[in-house]
Amino acid sequence: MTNNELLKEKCNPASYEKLMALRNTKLHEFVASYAELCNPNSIYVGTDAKEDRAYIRQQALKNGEEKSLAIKGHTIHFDGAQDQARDKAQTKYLLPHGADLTSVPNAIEKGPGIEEIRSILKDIMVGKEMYVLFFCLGPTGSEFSIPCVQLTDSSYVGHSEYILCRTGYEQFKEIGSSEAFFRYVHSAGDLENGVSKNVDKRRVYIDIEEDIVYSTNTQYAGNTVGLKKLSLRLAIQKASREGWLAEHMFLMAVHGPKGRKTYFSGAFPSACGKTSTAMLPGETIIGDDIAYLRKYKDALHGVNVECGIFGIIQDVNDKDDPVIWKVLSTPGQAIFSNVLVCDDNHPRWLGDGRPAPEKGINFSGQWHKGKKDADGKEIPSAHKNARYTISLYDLSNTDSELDNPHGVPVRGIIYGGRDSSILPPVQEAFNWEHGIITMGASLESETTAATLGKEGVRQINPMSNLDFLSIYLGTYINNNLQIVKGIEKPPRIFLVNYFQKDKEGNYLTAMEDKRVWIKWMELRVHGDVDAIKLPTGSIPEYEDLKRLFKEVLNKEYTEEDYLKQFSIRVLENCAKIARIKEFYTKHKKNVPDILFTILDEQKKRLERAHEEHGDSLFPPAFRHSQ
Ligand code: SPV
Ligand code: MN
Repeated sequence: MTNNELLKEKCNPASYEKLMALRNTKLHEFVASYAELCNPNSIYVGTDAKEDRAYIRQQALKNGEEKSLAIKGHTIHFDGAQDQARDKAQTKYLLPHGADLTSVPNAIEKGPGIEEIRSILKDIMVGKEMYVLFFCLGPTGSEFSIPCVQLTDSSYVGHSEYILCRTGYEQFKEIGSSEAFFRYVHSAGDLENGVSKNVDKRRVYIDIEEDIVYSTNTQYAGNTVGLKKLSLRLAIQKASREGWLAEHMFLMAVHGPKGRKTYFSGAFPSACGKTSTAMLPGETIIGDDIAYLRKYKDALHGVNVECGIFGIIQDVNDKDDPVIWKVLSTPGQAIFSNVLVCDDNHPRWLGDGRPAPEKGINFSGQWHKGKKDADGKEIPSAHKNARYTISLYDLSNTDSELDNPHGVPVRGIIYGGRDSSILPPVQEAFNWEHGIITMGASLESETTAATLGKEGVRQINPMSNLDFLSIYLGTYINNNLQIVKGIEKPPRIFLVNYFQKDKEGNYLTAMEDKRVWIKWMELRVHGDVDAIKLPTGSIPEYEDLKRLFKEVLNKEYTEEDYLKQFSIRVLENCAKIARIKEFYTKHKKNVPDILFTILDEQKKRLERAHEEHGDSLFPPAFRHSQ
């Protein structure tokens, strides 16, 4: 049977026509070959039309992957109890025979990898429909755009993508026979009660040569939604070849004095305050997860590859997050995942600001307070990594430039991690190289529920992008150093930490304080405030923060708090440098010498200060040192 005959047999006439309207042989071959392997009963082709989007949504309700909630347009989706987060262990790069398997974390040889994934995919869609859906990474019709095609038998995945991503059928029409597009093959596998049953055969395999990602026997969006983390892995490789950056970053505008808008991007490991920073009251958001950065004119410009949010719902409440709350409590499209559904068919989650629920349905099935899992551990009412999926177009604080094909000029880059003992709330790098090396490349964070495995383990996570690197770490660091070459005023680089604790384990800052740190960073970008130079970076002057706390939060900020938060702990900082050096000595391939030079210089500055000032460096002693 030829490809076209096969497609004609599996598609209804309307779907066949939609597919053939795209005059792209590589696309037709791709769809046909996986239709043959996965063997679905039928194929549905979705365009950018409203009806097609509605069809996928209806299918999700029909096949049980989603259920309607009390509020119109809202649905609940459950992932299996073992499928609640990204599976790093089963996410692997397929490298050609003879390639250096140490070049990326978790690489395997392509031959056996493809054989394995093909055996899993064989006949996996029997009895199901395969959806062929088209999307675009980044704004359409832009230098940033990358067209993508998703094959999936999961209407939940398709529905999520229609909310989270820009549609791309029209873009495919425009690219004609071009072969430059990303491809994703996904199957949730057999479902039991609407969730993937065979988690032992869960795989996420990435073929960088072919720009294909395979994902099987999983539904959790971080493992399945092609345009999120799956494409980030492909994009990092493509970006490295073409001279741009694909980053695990939010994009936002910070609103400064006299209506000034200053764009920032920010990289934080999962569940460390990335979305909440991008959603800060009074500021406007472009994206909360993945940004592409390119040189444009004399600046570094960024776009959000998506147009929606797959956000952690824990602690979202009407007081702290009024904008998200509104979307989650009024009619419109929203998917809730892994929350608790109560008898009144309303969702509940941890930290939602309401009295704790007694019973309902959650990822473990029927749930009641005190229910225990097989290990005797109490099951929480909702999962810690429970999420909401919403469109940015439904938020009232979305920035006007979300779809600007040139992106927005990034003037500041913020790195942040979950660090209970070392870092102050905010520091600014001395220059681009210092920031990239001691802040981005040295990002450390304690693990969270967003990935499977133990929580609270301190890990080095360069630019919070380590999970997605498809090139040598050293090459990636180099790309970051080089990207601003020729840009007269590169973005300023900052390092923040919202999780600083005292010796008794109490947080030293409040959640809302980040509103102040970001205003300070905005002022620094424009040279409107001075800073105090410490060995690790520049920190705010007390008086500026005092004024900003009053202006932004109407809070009194004491000098005592300032000194507690901003005194630098010398020994901990030196120990961190030793860990970072050891890490890069291990991943030594292509690591630039300048990384070690800059870390050594920082260590020397700390040691000199230690001799003079002791273990704790108090900002006032450094006030006039610049
Ligand atoms: C993250 O874990 O970094 C997320 C959610 O943004 S996921 O889609 O799972 O990657
Ligand atoms: Mn993320």
